[in-house]
Amino acid sequence: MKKLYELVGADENRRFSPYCWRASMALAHKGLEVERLPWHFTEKKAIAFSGQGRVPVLIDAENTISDSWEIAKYLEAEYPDTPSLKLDHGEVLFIKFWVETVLHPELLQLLVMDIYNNLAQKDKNYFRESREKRLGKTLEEIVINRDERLPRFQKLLNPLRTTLKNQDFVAGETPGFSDYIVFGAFQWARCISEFSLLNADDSVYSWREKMLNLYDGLARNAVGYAV
Ligand SMILES: N[C@@H](CCC(=O)N[C@@H](CS)C(=O)NCC(=O)O)C(=O)O
Repeated sequence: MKKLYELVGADENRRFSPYCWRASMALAHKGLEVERLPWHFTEKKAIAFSGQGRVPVLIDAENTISDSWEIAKYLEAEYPDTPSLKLDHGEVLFIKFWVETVLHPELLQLLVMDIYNNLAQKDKNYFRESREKRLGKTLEEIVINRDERLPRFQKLLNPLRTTLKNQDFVAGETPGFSDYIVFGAFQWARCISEFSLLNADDSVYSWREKMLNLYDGLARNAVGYAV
């Protein structure tokens, strides 16, 4: 059985990493079964065998693959008879970098305190110190007035919003890895925070509903908040 290391909070069923959600959704897309193993920020030793310190890490027979993008490429190459993740379009990379350089930083500044509050005690100091150093402010300062920053986040979604008014999924008529990349960001938020990001009349909201329902509600049934 394949194994996937996923980031968890104090509740080991709270799986909130956007990158791990990309991998879980990609495995489900291909109909591949996987045992999803809990991993905490401070358990670097547990994944040292992968040669790096971040999750997701996939173990498939004798192969160990880290990095969500590498995992997607591996699955596509190794399981050619399963539904395609549609990685062969160069635009998927644009989606990846848009999400990682535009959406994720903005979301982090809305969610960082909720992440901290949901972490296991042993992870809290590490998270606070590393994120405060990276962002140059205390976690409490970062989330101040987040309600006022929500319109800015929603405006960033305009290209996505317009795309989803014209087609069912980011990848076209059916979902592809580009959907899982974008969805990972929203699922990160949903699993960790009660803060509501989307209005029900938004095409992004309708798309997210479809994504939550995929694969027998894999993402909808995850521990999180009904926002
Ligand atoms: N480029 C990697 C990024 C993975 C990543 O940053 N994972 C985070 C969890 S969301 C992590 O493991 N962080 C460990 C840490 O911050 O110490 C991918 O696409 O998988």
